[in-house]
Amino acid sequence: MKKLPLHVKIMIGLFAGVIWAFLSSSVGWNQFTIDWIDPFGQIFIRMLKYIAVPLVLLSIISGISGLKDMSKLGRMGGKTLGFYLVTTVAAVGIGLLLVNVIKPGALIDDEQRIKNRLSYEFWALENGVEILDGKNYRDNPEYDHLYEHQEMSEEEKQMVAEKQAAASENKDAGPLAFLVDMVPQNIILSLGNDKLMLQVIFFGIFFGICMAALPDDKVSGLSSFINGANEVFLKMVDYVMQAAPFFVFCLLAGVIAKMADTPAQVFEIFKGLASYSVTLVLGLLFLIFGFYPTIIRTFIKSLTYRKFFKKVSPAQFLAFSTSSSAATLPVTMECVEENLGVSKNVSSFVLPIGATVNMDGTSLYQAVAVVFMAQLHMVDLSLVQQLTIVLTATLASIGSAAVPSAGLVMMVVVLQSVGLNPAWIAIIFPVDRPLDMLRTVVNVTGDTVVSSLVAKSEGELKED
Ligand code: DAS
Repeated sequence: MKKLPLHVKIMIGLFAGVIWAFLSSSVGWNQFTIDWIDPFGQIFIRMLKYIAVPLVLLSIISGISGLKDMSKLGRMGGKTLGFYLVTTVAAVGIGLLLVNVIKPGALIDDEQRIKNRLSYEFWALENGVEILDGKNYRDNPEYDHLYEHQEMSEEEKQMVAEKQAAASENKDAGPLAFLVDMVPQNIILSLGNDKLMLQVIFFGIFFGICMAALPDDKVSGLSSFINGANEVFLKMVDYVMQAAPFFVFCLLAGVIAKMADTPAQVFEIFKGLASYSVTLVLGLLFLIFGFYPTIIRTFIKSLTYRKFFKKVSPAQFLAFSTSSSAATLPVTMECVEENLGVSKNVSSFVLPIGATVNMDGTSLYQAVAVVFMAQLHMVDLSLVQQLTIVLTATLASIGSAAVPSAGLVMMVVVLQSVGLNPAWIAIIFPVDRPLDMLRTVVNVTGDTVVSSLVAKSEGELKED
């Protein structure tokens, strides 16, 4: 077992979880699973949640403050960030289009989804979070039996009324309330309260810009502290992920035991996970084989699709096996310089930034996953909420470190930004690692495309 690569061990944990889920629901061990196995899954989620906040802050500050050369390389820096932003927002848009058309979360039977919806409503009530709209499924008498045990005691009704009053306070706020809410009143409070993640991102970007504007001698100590602390949190993610095979098993077994009582219901959930995975893979494959090659062919006539893939495939294979853009970076630079003909001056500027700041695969994934999980719980996200996802998925992908499963850690950010339960990442985590391998290929491919475009526009691309 020791010799096996981590992603193989995670797959073993995944299959063990699937088998346990069917077994446990067949012989009535669900309560045992919830009492004795699920807590380890909760511990894992808590670790990811407490890592997410400082990791976002430190990654963004170190990424933005690292753009110090921007002032010297204004034109090239502006193009680089401009291309990165366009491809990331396009990726999120493609993801939202796919998930709203295919509706993977709505493919499982309504009875299961209503159970999920009720658990969502209780979570929202307990956390004083505004309950988002859903289908008027309560009108359907066929499901009345699901609400019998829903009657609340008087004091529960009182508590709920108070929490909902507090939650709906900002409901009647103006159209730019979301913009005001982004600015923290007290950054320490924001760090402590992971619901205010957007404020942490806003603070991080502003702090990073101010750091980049100051001369080195004033901020060198702070910069090495921030980069060092960032490395520590990345090492935490690495250690936590080393135990991922065990956590995948506990999470999957626990989540399914709480969501499904019979093997048929377990099957429904897996049907949902399968349709989610297919939707995501379709989006990622479209980016790799459709979106990027079209951009390349449009702006670099000399590169055919076949030539492009041949030149970048070493980096894509390494990205697939490592699930880490950072680990792939040296090979990405080699492919771009030696195969695509991009000058060292451009690649050494564009690619290191791209490895952390530009993650098109991750941003598409966050958009697809969040809307899928909302569909699974019969939550209809409005257009404004989906546009909020565009913003936070773009920002979260900037804050995502270039290491395995970083995108999953940032999923906490996107879920909270639209008032959904961050613990839902437990539903998709079991299938996350194989999908992470593919989205890292997209992230790296996107970086090679942008570096070629920047080189072409700077006249620093040797075309054969
Ligand atoms: N594995 C990350 C990367 O290195 C992407 C992700 O986790 O979404 O690009």
